[in-house]
Order: sequence, then C-alpha cells, then structure tokens
Amino acid sequence: MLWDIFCRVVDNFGDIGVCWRLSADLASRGEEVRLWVDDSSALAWMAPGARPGVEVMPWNASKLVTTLRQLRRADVWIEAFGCDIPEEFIVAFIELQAHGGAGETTRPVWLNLEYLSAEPYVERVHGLPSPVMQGPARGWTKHFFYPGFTTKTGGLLRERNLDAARQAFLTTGEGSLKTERWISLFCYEPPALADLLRSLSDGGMPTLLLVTAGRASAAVRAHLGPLTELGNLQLRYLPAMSQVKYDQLLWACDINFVRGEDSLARAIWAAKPFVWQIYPQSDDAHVQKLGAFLNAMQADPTMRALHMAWNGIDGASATDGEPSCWELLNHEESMASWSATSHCAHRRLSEMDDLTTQLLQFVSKNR
Ligand code: TRH
Repeated sequence: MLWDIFCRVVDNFGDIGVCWRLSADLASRGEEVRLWVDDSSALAWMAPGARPGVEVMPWNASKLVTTLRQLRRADVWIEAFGCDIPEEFIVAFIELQAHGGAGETTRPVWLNLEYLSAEPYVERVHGLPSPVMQGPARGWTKHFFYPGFTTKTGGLLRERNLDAARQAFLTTGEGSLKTERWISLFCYEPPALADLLRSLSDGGMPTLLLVTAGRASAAVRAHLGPLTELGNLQLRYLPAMSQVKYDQLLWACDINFVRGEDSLARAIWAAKPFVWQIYPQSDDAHVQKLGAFLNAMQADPTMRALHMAWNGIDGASATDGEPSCWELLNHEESMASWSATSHCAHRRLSEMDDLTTQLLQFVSKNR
C-alpha cells in the first residue's frame, strides 16, 4: 500500500522523530511511504542517507497541488499529532479520483495518530471514528489511533529486528568494554539538574555522563561552564547522532535520562533504568500524564520520587536520616530495583503487538 504521512514540526524533535521511525518501519515491511513534512532539516542528522520505500516530500501548500497531480493516490493518510491535512491536498485527491472515474470505495483510510500517553482515557478513545463535518471531505470518516501501553491501545513503535539488534550490540558493542558507570542525558532544562550533577560528582561511583547535543548540553554547560570533570564525574558532550546511534547509546548506558515521547519508548526498549523528563504543558496536564506513566511502569516509591524531583513536581521528600532520591542513584539496592522494573516493563510491553503491526491490521480491516 501507499501511505501519506503528514508531519508538522512544532518544536524539538519528537514529531519528526516518531514520523520517521514509523515511515522507516512501514517501509521495512514492504509498504511505500510519502512523508510530507514542513521542516525536514533534522533528518539530516537523525536519519542520514536515503531509505528505500520512504520519500520525504516538502509540505509546501503552494506547490502541493501541482505535485499531487503527478503522483499516485495513496491508500492511507496519517495526520500525525493532530496536524490537519491541507485542504488543497484533499481537493486534488478528489479531482484525481473524479478524473480516474473511481467510486467512493477508493477513499483512503484516514487516521489521526495521537501523542503517547498512559492515561486511562486512551483505551476509551483509541480507534474511535471522527466524522468529517466540513470542507471538501465532508461525509468522510477519520479514526483516532492512540499509541499506548496496554493491549486496548495502539501500542508502541518497535521494529521487528530491534531486540535482536540490541542483543548483538551488547555482545559485540563498545558498551561492553567500559569500566565506569555510563549515564546518558537527553533533557530540556530540568529544575533538578544541579542536584543530579552534585550527586554524581560526590557519589562513590566513577561515572561518565554522556550529554546529548542541543538543549541538554546547553543546560549542563550553564551549570558547569567549561568543566569536563568534577569529583567522581566525567562529562562527554556528544554530537547530534542518528536515531540508530542514539538507540545504541541507550543500550550501552547503565541509566538513561530521556525526554518527550520517542526517546522514552526507546529507553523502555533498552531495558535499562531510566528517568523521564516529560514535555511540560502550561496547564500542568503533564503532572497527571507522568503519574499515569509511572503507574503503567509499576514504579516503586523511590522511582516515583526521582521522577517528581527531576520534573520539578512537588512530591514527598526524604525524611531525616533517609537518603534523598539523588543519593539513591549511588545505591546498589535502589539501582537493582529500578533495573528490575525496567526489565519487567520491557518484557510486558514486548509481548504486545507493536504500533506498526496494529496500524497495518487496522487499515486492512477498514479499507
Ligand atoms: O525532542 P523531544 O523533546 O520531542 C518532544 C516530544 O515528542 C513531545 O511529546 C512533543 O510534544 C514535542 O517534542 C513537540 O523528545 P523525543 O520525543 O524523544 O524526540 C527526540 C528524537 O530525537 C527521537 O526520535 C530521538 C532523536 N534523537 C536522535 O536521533 N539523535 C540524538 O542525538 C538525540 C539526542 C535524539
């Protein structure tokens, strides 16, 4: 089948990151994908080189109709994260259909791919139809498709060879040669960054902090200036890596600090302890979303406390004599417990159908 995936880059890299992974995964299963994106610049480092089966198309309304007239009609439309397909695109599709003399049955399956959340409402709304009430496609129907953490949701993106690639990397990869603890850091500007840096430098474990390019590097440099060594902590600033290399980084590290949406899912697939900085929302909706995720992970109280602290959300603080959540990063017992939680989540979620498999099933049922 031919898929049109529409992506508008709002900010950061999650929108294009998820859309690229989905496009590449569909292509690896024999599907053809046109990825329409308004800003493809991040793909230069995130996904360098051509990918057979995926064509990146500029989302440029003025050129769209001319471009479309020369193209085949797609079988599936995916609007990622609530971005609306441009009206010109729909009009051109209908015109093409009329010229071809095709009937109603050739309407594409039209899906609205939503953001990832573990909140309970996701199970209720996943797969629901949404009739189109106005515009050139009036009378057509879209469907909501929600990624998620339970079998009643659309699941998570997970390439079919992902676990085999991870296992191969772990047996042969450079990650197995290290002597100190490795921690990767991908974040915005976490309110508790100073606490983390202090606990790593003062803790008893030699640690290499691998700081990703962009906002994470800027945030650490704002605290430490040009320093690359502090007590037991060494720092290395990384260049922007491809998604493949970033996955390998997560596999190689002992703890991963991740953010947003896509890197969170990848941290789960790395099966290592992780700490998530959620994308903050102005109405504080992220607080509930974070709580729902920690429930889905079956997180213990210390893992919850660490997440609350990292995200600057008021929660229970350590009482006198108890170690703070930052000190727990240097405690073998808590690390073993977080590690067990990550392994369980990895195993549980690996048993579910992945998002691409579920999309393919949904589309074949609704064509
Ligand atoms: O960049 P993000 O913060 O994206 C966010 C979220 O998606 C959020 O939900 C959304 O509302 C907001 O954008 C607009 O984090 P995320 O989702 O992890 O996306 C980062 C992508 O970048 C992911 O695909 C991994 C990739 N990446 C690389 O390819 N190389 C790198 O070096 C790094 C650090 C990341």
